[in-house]
Amino acid sequence: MERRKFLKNSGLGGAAILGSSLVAACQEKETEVGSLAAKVAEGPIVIATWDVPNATAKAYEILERNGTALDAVEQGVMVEEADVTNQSVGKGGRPDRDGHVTLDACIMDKDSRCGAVVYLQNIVHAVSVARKVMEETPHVMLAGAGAKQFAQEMGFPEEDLLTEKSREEWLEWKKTSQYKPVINIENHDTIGMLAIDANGDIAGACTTSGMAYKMAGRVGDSPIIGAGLFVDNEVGGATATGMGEEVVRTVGSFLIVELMRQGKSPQEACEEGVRRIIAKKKNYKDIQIGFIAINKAGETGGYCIHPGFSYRQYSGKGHLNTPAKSYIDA
Ligand code: SD4
Repeated sequence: MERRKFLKNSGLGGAAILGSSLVAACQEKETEVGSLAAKVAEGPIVIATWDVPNATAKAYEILERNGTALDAVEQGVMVEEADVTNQSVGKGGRPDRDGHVTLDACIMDKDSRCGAVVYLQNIVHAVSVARKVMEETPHVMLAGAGAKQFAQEMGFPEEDLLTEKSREEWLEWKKTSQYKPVINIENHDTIGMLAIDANGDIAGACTTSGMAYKMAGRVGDSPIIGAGLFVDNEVGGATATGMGEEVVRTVGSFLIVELMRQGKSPQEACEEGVRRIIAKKKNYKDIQIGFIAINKAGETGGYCIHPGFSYRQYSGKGHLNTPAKSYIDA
């Protein structure tokens, strides 16, 4: 509605300024956006990368109680951050090559407010620190020591995030120190979550310990708004998992939301997002990327390079894990 008003009021319809074909194009666009906005989700819905039923159940519990999409995605991904058996997120995450667990996270709401932390150490709930950055500072992103100092100031407890299991695996890895990202093992378990609440508003969150045994200081796509996560409340949201460098290069999540704005379904938009990466990456067979997306109407989609990636979805229709279609056949 607002966008429709904007187009009407902006004077763009003035034939004196624009040629008639351009005016027609503007009107067509207006109808498209209008019809997209008119179709709203039937009820609350949450989707997340990978099969994370505890996280989506937590988020849905909040949505069912008329909670906001923002609270739902934050508290949903916090479940994985606290779960030490998930070795790609929060506590228990695999460390960098020097043995330090460093976390990246971001969050984005219906008003396009967003917050992020990168290279955060010793704080479990990176997503909540990201939310505080969004709500309590004039900034979007805090990094490393500054992010940690801010988290301390906000009262987040400090703890050692390296579990015995992750430490032992790292010591084993150090014997060869070969940095070879492996396709579809828990090495790619970043949780990206998108939700629509009872008001029809959309929010998203993404949190990770990043690629296992990464170089010290390395930051991936997950905390970068537009890359690992993007939400536009008029259109929908998208989030990513997998080899972050490739997602950053193509600004993957932003691209997918923009493709949905132009009329693609979430599924079609995710497929195009993966194809853009493949087009620029000769050895795409060596990497995995997974995207998921949701539009304002509550339609969802997911796509990846290699089989094995799935996404969890919870709505009035049930709580399902859906294997994503892949560019390379099983
Ligand atoms: C990253 N996208 O840091 C993340 C990796 C990932 O589970 O998905 N890890 O590049």
